[in-house]
Amino acid sequence: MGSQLPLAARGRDGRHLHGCPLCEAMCGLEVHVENGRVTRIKGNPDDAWSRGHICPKGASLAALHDDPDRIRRPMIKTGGTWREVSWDEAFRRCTELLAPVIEKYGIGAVSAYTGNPLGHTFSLSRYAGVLMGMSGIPSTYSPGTIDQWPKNLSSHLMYGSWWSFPIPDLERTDMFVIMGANPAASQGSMMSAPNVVGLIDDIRKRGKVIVIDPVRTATAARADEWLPITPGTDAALLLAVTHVLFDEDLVRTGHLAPHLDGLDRLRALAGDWSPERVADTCGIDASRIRELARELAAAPRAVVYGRIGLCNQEFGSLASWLVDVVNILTGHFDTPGGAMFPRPAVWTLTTETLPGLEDGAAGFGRWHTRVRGAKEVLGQAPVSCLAEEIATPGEGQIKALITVAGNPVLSTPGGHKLDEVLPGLEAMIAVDIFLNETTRHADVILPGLSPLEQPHHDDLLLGFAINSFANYSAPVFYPEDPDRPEEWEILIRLTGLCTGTPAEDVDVAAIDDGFFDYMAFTRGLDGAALREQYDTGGPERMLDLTLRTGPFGDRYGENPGGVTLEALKAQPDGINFGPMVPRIAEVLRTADAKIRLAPEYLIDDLPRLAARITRAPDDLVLVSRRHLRSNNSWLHNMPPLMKGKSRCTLQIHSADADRRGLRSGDVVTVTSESGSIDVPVEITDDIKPGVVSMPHGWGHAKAGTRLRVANASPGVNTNILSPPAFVDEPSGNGALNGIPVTVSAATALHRNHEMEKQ
Ligand SMILES: Nc1nc2c(c(=O)[nH]1)N[C@H]1C(S)=C(S)[C@@H](COP(=O)(O)OP(=O)(O)OC[C@H]3O[C@@H](n4cnc5c(=O)[nH]c(N)nc54)[C@H](O)[C@@H]3O)O[C@H]1N2
Ligand SMILES: Nc1nc2c(c(=O)[nH]1)N[C@H]1C(S)=C(S)[C@@H](COP(=O)(O)OP(=O)(O)OC[C@H]3O[C@@H](n4cnc5c(=O)[nH]c(N)nc54)[C@H](O)[C@@H]3O)O[C@H]1N2
Ligand code: SF4
Ligand SMILES: [Mo]
Repeated sequence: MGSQLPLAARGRDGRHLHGCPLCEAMCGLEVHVENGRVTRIKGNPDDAWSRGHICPKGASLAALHDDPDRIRRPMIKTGGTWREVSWDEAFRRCTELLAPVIEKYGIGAVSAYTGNPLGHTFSLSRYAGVLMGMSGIPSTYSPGTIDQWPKNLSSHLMYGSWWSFPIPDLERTDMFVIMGANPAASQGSMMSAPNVVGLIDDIRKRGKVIVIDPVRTATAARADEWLPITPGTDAALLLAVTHVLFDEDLVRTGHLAPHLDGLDRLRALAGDWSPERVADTCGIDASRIRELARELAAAPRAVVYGRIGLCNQEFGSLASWLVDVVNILTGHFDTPGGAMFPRPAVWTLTTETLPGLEDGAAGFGRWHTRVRGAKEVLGQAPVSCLAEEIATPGEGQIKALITVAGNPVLSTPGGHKLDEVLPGLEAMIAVDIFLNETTRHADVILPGLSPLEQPHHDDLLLGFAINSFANYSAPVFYPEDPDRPEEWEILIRLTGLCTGTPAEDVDVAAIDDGFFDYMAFTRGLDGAALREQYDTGGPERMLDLTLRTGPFGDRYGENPGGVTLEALKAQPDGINFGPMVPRIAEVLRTADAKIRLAPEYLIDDLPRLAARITRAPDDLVLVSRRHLRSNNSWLHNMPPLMKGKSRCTLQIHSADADRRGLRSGDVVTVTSESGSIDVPVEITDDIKPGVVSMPHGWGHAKAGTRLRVANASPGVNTNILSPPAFVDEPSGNGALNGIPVTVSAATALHRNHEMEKQ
């Protein structure tokens, strides 16, 4: 074991440049250090991508680094008591716990949950691929199935590539239609852009911005128009737009025409979906829907964009597909100012494939879960199945779990059930930096480093970025223990352990070399020969390989002047290779290299949408929201982000509040089919009547956690209200929006606390 990092210039006083790993905006930060401590963090004005942008979360990296609650040394729990141990002892304990489970029940009894921060570090994201691809663990879980799975599915079906997402070309579009996203809070998702709100303001100056959302969000408030839609009905709206495009002869496919398959099929089915048929259900006038289609068709540069509100809903796959359909039919696809496929400077696990995870092998319904019978989609079952797969005895029961950078107890539907069953596992290993609601159940915690102690490079997110861009930053500080393993080494040891080698004896370098050789091989290169050029392995060697063989790389000398990791390191402000370029022919991986406009698998879901149109309206439905100063469940322990009044409230329209005799601040009981919580209300007119909204990631103050700041303002866990089996059928993705609920003045104020503090 040992650090592979260059030792120069770390922890020194002065100005350090560092990439922010907290969200998809990928800001370049300036970290000022005095006397070994961070005194100030600001945006780097010279950053080739973000040009000085920063948000309060980025500035809180200092608080994260200094947080006394952050786990710095491995910990083992025995007899209910935690103690810090050496890395060797921690790995030995992993072996003691996991080896007998594998021996007794087989590797099928082991599963893993890999969480969101994985997408933000090149150490974890690359080597999670090793864990998932090489450990033999048959199925793993991730928040992908409560996030972008419908988009993965629609891209797989339309383009033959489940990670190729068309991204709105914000810098060059004149009309931007935002559906189910709130970039003013999230800073953009699957649309990586620097200072996204500034870019949206610029579009308004040039043209028009429309927000389609049940909530008048901060993004909607600064748009030209807010169209309050009934949650879960976006697919119907988009089908009606498609109907009008065909009906009024507005379809212009331009250069895409030779690449399209299924246009007639699409025209035929859209015929049934007139604006008049869907208007009442969507809550948007038929005339406005018609006009929207005409405006999109008439605009020289326009783009429709849908994000989490379109994915995490009952018709997520249909809506994800139809966003692309509308962009294609209006000629705003693979062309500047429309939706375009980024050209990432590095190829990553999402642009390339791992053994067992390749597109050819991707599909749906090849197996079903043991307990609920849920179908697998693209290799994963809905994450809401995890609790029942742990709790239900029988062949295939999960007996051991590895969590990597995830907090499913708070983040996943019915996570409180997971909370109940995790203690029943025979072994649980967490790779995490906090003792939180999930990791409190682990037997061993193997901590990662603070972001400021790690080198940073954004891999996965480059595939969603509006410019081709790369930036590498060195660590700001030395880790306190220079011999500690980095996270990629931890993942390799756990992978080795799953295949039968004691974790402490795993030959990390050999597995790393094998991974490198495989990745080189998929590029037509001889990994063993290439390795001779490198002194060390790990993620930096992999980054060099993937940069050099990427679109701007030097191809190990074949393309002189092309980029290498060394060249990138010499440009601490990063390198911007420019805007997206048309590249449809390169992207398409369907058998006949055509875009499938009308995939049968999705068309099969239309009867379910038709039934939605005639369904009686719900009295109240719940949607989710994000806040600029939260990050899912895990930044609530940072004092600078927790200032101000409590954000964990139920937003409700004044008419709905009046009907129930509620005043702002009253505590109400919110009940869904899956559970009940008590939460204070916030009355507003910035929400569609009949809709209420809650943030997720709250519900702290559980016994045995070490989150002093978060636990002082715990909030409640909205996912108690998310019914685990309420999913988008084609993808299995959780429908965390549009959940039918009732709201009434709370009768038993104490109950919540009992539920939350068990
Ligand atoms: N500050 C901050 N930034 C984050 C995160 C965070 O927690 N905090 N999380 C990160 C993660 S993991 C992700 S995936 C991204 C998500 O990024 P975004 O997709 O921008 O997510 P939200 O801000 O939650 O916006 C979702 C919007 O969808 C709306 N909505 C709900 N249901 C429907 C519906 O049926 N139809 C329509 N049209 N709209 C609907 C909601 O009202 C909400 O305004 O943000 C990332 N960035
Ligand atoms: N109701 C509702 N629920 C939702 C959503 C919603 O919109 N509504 N959104 C969903 C979405 S989009 C997502 S992505 C999920 C997120 O779900 P998760 O990924 O499970 O949850 P996070 O809160 O992001 O947890 C991140 C964990 O990683 C740890 N961590 C942070 N940085 C590092 C690191 O560098 N190394 C390691 N090893 N650990 C680290 C933190 O301590 C924390 O335990 O939540 C989902 N849940
Ligand atoms: S916008 Fe995102 S990347 Fe930029 S500072 Fe904030 S959290 Fe970090
Ligand atoms: Mo997410």
